[in-house]
Amino acid sequence: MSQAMEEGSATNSSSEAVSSEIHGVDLVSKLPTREGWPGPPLVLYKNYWLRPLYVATIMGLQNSGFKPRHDDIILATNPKCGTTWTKALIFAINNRFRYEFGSHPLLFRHPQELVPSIETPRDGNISYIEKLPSPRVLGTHMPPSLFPKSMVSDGFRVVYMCREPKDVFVSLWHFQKEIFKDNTTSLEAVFSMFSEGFSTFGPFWDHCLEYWRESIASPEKVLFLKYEDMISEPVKYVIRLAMFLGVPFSTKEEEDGIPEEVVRLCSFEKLSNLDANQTGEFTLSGNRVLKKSAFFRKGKVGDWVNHMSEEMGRKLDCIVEEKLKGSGLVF
Ligand code: PAP
Repeated sequence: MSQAMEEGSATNSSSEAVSSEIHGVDLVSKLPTREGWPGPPLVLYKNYWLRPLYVATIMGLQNSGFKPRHDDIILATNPKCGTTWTKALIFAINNRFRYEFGSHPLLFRHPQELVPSIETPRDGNISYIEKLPSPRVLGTHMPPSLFPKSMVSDGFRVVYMCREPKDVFVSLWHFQKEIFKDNTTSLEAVFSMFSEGFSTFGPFWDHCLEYWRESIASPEKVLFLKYEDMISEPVKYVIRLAMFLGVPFSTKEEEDGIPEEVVRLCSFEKLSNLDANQTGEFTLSGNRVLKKSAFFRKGKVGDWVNHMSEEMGRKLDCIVEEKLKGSGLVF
């Protein structure tokens, strides 16, 4: 669940209040680390490369016994797969009876603020999540294998948004540069790491595969969506999403064009031009800041061709194809 703000999802974050210490032993510092990816070295935790802050938070969740509610919706994504957009869509669908489209909270608040992320503590702790009214929508960049034990099979539903890996890589590349003000690490170097599976919340393909398999085993609990499908037929997928969320559009609503209204409100063109998403900053750990507009870059399918060579594209395609072979998941 993205999420870290460092990878995307926002709000104030601090690792201090969510303890990853057991009997005074700092468990994060015992894990393997690797340098190279922009920012501080990544930590290898149960097959995934994460920022130390997130490992600490995820371990802290484990220790705190964080428990989802049966009616929670978990929005899971690999960073840069469409988290902000899907947060907006789910918020708009779920709250369509509460707000007029003309004075909607999405017009005044960033989607990352309206839908919190599990592993991004607010003011240093996650207890605020416990106080949110049901039904909650919670973002995460965690794959199921990193969920705290208390979270396993608890009746909640998961919406997983996936995206074509070359576009994910390009989006991630821009985002990391923005966060760490890193103009020295070359795109080629980051590409080579991403292709090895060494990226935040990587290996990318393992993350997708975990949710893909869960969606096949339990389609009523895990909805697997692709960014490209949503872009090409947004109304169809918004209707499907509403159905999965348990708040299907009525015939009358469809006749009145409500799904189209939701799509319009959450479109890249609409959201990216709002003052709430254009101006201002999120505060990150270490007193760093991130422009709220960093979550809105281009919002296009196929932008990779403007940044990667055809050869790089073919190379990543081959790697991903090999990694997903036999699963039925294709991009
Ligand atoms: P996160 O996982 O770090 O929270 P996320 O929201 O997934 O971030 O990433 C932002 C991407 O979604 C950007 O893609 P790009 O770099 O290829 O442009 C951003 O432009 C895109 N995005 C944000 N809002 C929308 C939207 N309403 N519709 C389509 N794409 C969007």
